[in-house]
Amino acid sequence: MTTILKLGGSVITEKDQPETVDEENLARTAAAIGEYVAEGGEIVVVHGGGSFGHHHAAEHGVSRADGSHDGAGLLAIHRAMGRLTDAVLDALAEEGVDPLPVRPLSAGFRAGDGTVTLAEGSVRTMLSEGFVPVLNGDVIAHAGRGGTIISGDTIVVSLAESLAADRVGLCSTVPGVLDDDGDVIDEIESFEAVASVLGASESTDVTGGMAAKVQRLLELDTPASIFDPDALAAFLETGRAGTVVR
Ligand code: IP8
Repeated sequence: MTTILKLGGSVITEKDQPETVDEENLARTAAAIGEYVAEGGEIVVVHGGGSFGHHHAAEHGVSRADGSHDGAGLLAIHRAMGRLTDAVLDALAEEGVDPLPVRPLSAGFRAGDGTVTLAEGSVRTMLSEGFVPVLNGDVIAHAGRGGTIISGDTIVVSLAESLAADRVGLCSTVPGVLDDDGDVIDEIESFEAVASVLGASESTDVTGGMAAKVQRLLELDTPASIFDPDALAAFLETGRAGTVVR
């Protein structure tokens, strides 16, 4: 059984302080992953950019849509993400896990039509050899646009499909998708049903935030959970927590 887990950038970093790890959140999420792996769980970890990736990306004018041919700028973003990946690898190793990085810039590309290809074979082989692959939101070579940003969410969706994952989890700063009263919505089966609480319509050009997450997760065959760090152990144990998007 393969689980794909995204650790949101705002969970594992201090979002408002450049390049600062939220040590407490990183340690407790790593501990939950360590426990899961110790019990024989097979997991791929993906992490977002938080205060490492996003300000460098903004500084160099690179986004998911806006490409750049400025190699130095792309490298600065990639290196910053590498520093966060190192912190994630260290935290997992501390918990007795054998993590290995798979860096999307070197192991993937985006075709001109936006389709993403990632080195699924590397991830699969690492898993079967008992390692925990760790991928990061990154810059990625994009045909016709130089380099663009690939978000952790895009990586999760791409790998969930190519690996036919059994479980998908997004560990976020919120306990799930919240309704107008602030309560967690248990299940989402269509975007229209939640568009109003997400502040978006189906035709909105979603480039970020919860609306984008939900839209992408609805495209998956595998049910995906959105939850906060308090619910990570429950997600790993039962395969669901917070809001389940199916
Ligand atoms: O935080 C963005 O990943 P995300 C990665 O998952 C970079 O959207 C490089 C900004």
